[in-house]
This record gives sequence, structure tokens and C-alpha cells, in this order.
Amino acid sequence: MKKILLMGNPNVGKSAIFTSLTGINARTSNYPGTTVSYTTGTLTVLKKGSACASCCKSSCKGCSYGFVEKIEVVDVPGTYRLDPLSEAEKVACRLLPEGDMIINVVDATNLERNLNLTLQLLEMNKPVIVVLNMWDDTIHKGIKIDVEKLSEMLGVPVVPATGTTGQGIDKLIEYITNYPQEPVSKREYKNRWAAIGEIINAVQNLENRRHTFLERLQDISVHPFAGIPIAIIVIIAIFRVIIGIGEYLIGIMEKLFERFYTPVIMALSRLLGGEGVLHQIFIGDISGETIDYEAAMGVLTTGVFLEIGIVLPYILIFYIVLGFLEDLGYLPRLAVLFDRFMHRVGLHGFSIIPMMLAMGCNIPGILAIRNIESRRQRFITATLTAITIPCFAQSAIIFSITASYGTGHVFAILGTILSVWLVLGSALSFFVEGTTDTLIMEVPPYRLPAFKVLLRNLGTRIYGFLTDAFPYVLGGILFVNILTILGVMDFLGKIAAPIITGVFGLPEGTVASFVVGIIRKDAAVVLFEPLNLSGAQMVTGVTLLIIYFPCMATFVIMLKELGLKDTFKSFIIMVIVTLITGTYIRFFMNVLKDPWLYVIFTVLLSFTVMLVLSRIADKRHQAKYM
Ligand SMILES: Nc1nc2c(ncn2[C@@H]2O[C@H](COP(=O)(O)OP(=O)(O)OP(=O)(O)O)[C@@H](O)[C@H]2O)c(=O)[nH]1
Ligand SMILES: [Mg+2]
Repeated sequence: MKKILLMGNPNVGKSAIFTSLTGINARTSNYPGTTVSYTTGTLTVLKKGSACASCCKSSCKGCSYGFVEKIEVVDVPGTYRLDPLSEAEKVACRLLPEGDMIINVVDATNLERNLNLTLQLLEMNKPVIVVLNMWDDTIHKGIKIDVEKLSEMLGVPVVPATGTTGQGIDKLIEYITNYPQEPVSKREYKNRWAAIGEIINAVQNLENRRHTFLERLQDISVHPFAGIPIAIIVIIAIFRVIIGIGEYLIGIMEKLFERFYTPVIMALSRLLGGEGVLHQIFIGDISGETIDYEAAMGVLTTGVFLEIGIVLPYILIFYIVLGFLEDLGYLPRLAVLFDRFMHRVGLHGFSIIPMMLAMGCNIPGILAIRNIESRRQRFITATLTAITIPCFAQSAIIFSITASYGTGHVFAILGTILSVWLVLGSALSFFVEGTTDTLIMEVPPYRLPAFKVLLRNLGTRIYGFLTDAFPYVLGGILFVNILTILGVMDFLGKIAAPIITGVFGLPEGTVASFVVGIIRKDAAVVLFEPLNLSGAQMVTGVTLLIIYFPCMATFVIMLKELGLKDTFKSFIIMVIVTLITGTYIRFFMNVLKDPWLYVIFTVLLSFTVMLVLSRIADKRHQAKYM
């Protein structure tokens, strides 16, 4: 099968064109580096018979029927160059020799810079078609491009297109099917930038026009004075909206469960005779006419309600908000704004993107570190993400279960993980060899997200959540129930007691949570519910569940991305951080008593540690290079 590679700079719309060509959903979003590995799909085209290429009589069978050709299309990660630096660029360059044809997707609003890669691709002696994507934006911005002239100067077909609406795709397919058969002539550009200048002068014309509202917003949101307060307001607003709407939806879900699901469970419970091993595993402890779904602990009661009743509503809102910000192009602006601050923990601003993604699910977060060039920063970002960022399924259960303890306790948990992030980040930056380079990142313009694209991305994420997470939660609860019945949990509890009870001050019953937490964190947090923990114990337990280990799936991805040695180092760090944090919370929550006092003290202390460490690191750095 013929293989076509979709290649181009990051964030030019390759995945959007890929989806239009193949009908396969590839993740698109408005920041460079969305695609970190490649996706393949098939384009099916109707071709004329070879004998018909010249005849075209209406009576000719080849002409009227033609034949079906299947072409493999590959959505390649973005690259600026063919001498790769980052992991994602390496993937792109490795794929290059395999392609029979290259579709070079170009951001037409940024033709000059994009042509650098185009000319490099033209030197590869392969058939190339140039797609001038973002054609809609090009028109809005008053940029005029003479397509025919450009095609003539490059010596290859050029097609204007809009990836999000599919405009221009027909023409592109026509060019693909009718590409001339003769071998491509050898090309070489001695002075690439001079050639680009010549092309731009000949084909591009800019019109003067007024700034749009989005462009003004663009300027304000990266302005150092206005940008940071806006970012803080945006982040607080996001959480308020998610929690507010999430709680509202959970209320509706509870009613729906009570109305439609409770009678089914009751009937099933009667069928199982109201007791016994199977009843305990699948239904759990229910009494009376209403079911406490969070505490029952049956696979079909707590397991199902946990994911559909609590996590799904939160995840839905979270992904709607994150999807909107991603497609609008806000995340790279956060990266620029927080760049200086992130340097204190040994990272540059880009690392904020993997971390934001990890708040939804840690896996896409860890995968996004491929766009970070230095190994040191990849290690620090992955370790910090795996230890301190709870996925939203976990956060949802935390909000829902700890809310009854009061806002102070919720903040005590959030404040502690923020502090671990600050202290651990600056410690890693201090101890891990190397320096942090300056942020060089392309910030895309704001683009109003297309509703269709938002919906498609949301659909993919929710489908992924339901198919990937749901079975693990049911399996996790089934697993714990069986272990409990077999007495294994009691046994593990006794073994782990010296640490769990002795050091952290938690009851032995919490061991089950730490066992399940290896598989799924949301299922683990809910196991605290029936234990009647004190406020301080809840803060300790929930915080330790966040930091002691990422879920198994994330850990496997870490192994793949970081390799065995670095993942092992990360793991050792997790164990040490868990021991220190557990001891810290137990001690200071007991000494300070009030959770708010604890939050203020802990956050101030961690900021101080961060400042001291980064000051010493600066001094050390200066001494080394003076
Ligand atoms: N206005 C407009 N937006 C587009 C067009 N094509 C893509 N986009 C948007 O541009 C952003 C980037 O698109 P992607 O398809 O993710 O770009 P990509 O080249 O695959 O990006 P990476 O995988 O990060 O290299 C997304 O927000 C798309 O919705 C277009 O023709 N017009
Ligand atoms: Mg992409």
C-alpha cells in the first residue's frame, strides 16, 4: 500500500487534515506538540484504470467504473527541521524514508517560517504536495497568497485548505490521485533563506487592517502585569465552574440512581438472598430502602456509582473547559507567563502543559513530556507530575468525600501537594545535574474553537475514560472484596501496620486503599469512606494516596518514556517523599490543630525552602561560570 506522510511544523493543522482525509479522530489542539507519536489511517480513493488515463470516453469501462485504491496516511508529529532535537522530532525524521509521498502542511498565515521545512522536504527527492492550511485565518488576516505562482516556484502542487471544516480536501485528494508518475527531479537550495525571501516577495501580499478583539486579548494575556492576574483568575474560575457544575450534576445523578438503579439493585439483592459471599462482593452493605452508594462497597453499587455518578460528571465538565482552553490557545500563554517561576523548580514554562493535561489523566500528561528537549527536564517534569498531580477522577472523589470535613481540610490536602511540588521541584532542580535552557516556544494565535472539533475531542476523551477506567474500577473493587473475604487484607494490614499506623497514624483498614491505589486512585479514595477517619487522618490518607505511587497505567507509560533507570530513581523519590510527607502531616496537623493554620504555615514554609534552595543554586551557578 502506498504511504503518505503528513508533515509540517508543529501546530499547523496536520492532525485536522488527517482527520478530514481518513475520518479517524486524531487529537488536535492549539499548542505545538499535540501529536507526539504517529497515527495511521487509510484514505480510500476511486482511481481511473491506467488505460483510461488518456482516453476518458464515456463508454469506456475503466473511466466509468475506475478502481478503488487504498492509501496509508500517517499523521506525523510536528517538526521544524530534519535534524531533530526533541523526541517528537526524532519520530518525525525516522518516518521520513518510509513515505512514498509527502503532504507538507503549512500554516499559510506564517508562510515564511514554514517554508524553511518545505524547502528541506523538497530536497528529499520525494513527491511533495504543499497544503496551505489555515486558509480561513489567512483571509481574515488580510494575507494574500498567489497560489499558482507559489506552485510554479516550488515546482509542486499547492492546495489552500481549512483543516477544521474540510474545505480544500477534495482538491487535495485529486492531486494525490493524479500525481505525475515520472521520478522527481533533484533539487538543492544553496541559500535556503534567500530562496524563501525571493518566494515570499513574489507570492505574498499583506493588507493593512485593524486589530481584532482576539488579537487584543492575545496581547493582554501575555503582558507581565495583566497576564498573571488574568491567569490566576482563569485558574480559580475554572475550578469554581468545574466544582459548581460538577456538584450540581452529581445531585442529578444521585436522583437518577435512586429512581432507576436502586430498584434493580434491591431486586438483585433479594435474588442473592440478601447475604452471603456473592452478595458481599457485588452488592455490599445495604440496608433499608435507600442505598449509600459511596459506602456500600459492592462492585455493582459503589463501583458503578463511583464512575458514573461522581467521576463522570466532573470529568465531563473538566474536559469541556480544558478542551476549550486548549483549542483557544491559552495553554502556551500560561507557559510563557509562568516561565520565570518554573525556572525555580528547574523547569521551563512548557512543563506547565503536561501538568495541566495530567490534571485530567496522568497518561497524556506524561506522554506530552516528549516535546521537552532536555533529559533532565523530562525527568523532573515526569517525576513531579507522577507524584503531585492527582488525575481528575481522583480529585472528583476527593472533593466529594472530604467536603463533609469542611473546606479547610480540602485546602489542607491541596496546600500540602502544592508544597510538595514546590519543595520537591526545587530539590530536584538543585540535585539533578544540568541547567534549564531558556524557553523557545511558538505561541499560536487565539483561535475560536470550532464546536465540531470540541465535541469530537470531548467524545474521544469520554469514550477513553469509560472504556479504560471503568473496567479497572470495577476490577479494583472486586479484587479488594475478594482479598477481604480471604483475609488477605487483614494480613497485609498487620504487615504494613508499623508504617501505616505507627508512622502515619492511620488505621489498619486504610491498607486496602493503598493496595487498590496501585490500580485506580478513585476507587482507592472511596475505600476511606466507611472508616470514619478523623480530619487529620483524612488529610494524611488522601495526600499520601496522591503521592505514594501513580496508578499502574501511568507507571508503565513512565517506564516507556523515561527508561528503567530514571523510572527507578523516580520510584525511590516517591517512597522518600511519601515517608517525609506522611510524618510531616501527622505532626503538624496535630500541633497546629486548625486546618487553615496548617495550610498557611505549610505553604509559607515551602515557599521559603524553594527561595532558599534556588538562591543557593543561583550562587553555585554563578560561581561555576564566573
Ligand atoms: N482556523 C483554523 N484552525 C485550524 C485549522 N486547522 C487546524 N486548526 C486548529 O489549529 C490547532 C492545531 O491543529 P492540529 O491539527 O492539532 O495541529 P498539528 O499540526 O497536528 O499540531 P501538532 O500535533 O502539535 O504538531 C487546533 O486548535 C485546530 O483546531 C484551519 O484550517 N483553520
Ligand atoms: Mg497533531
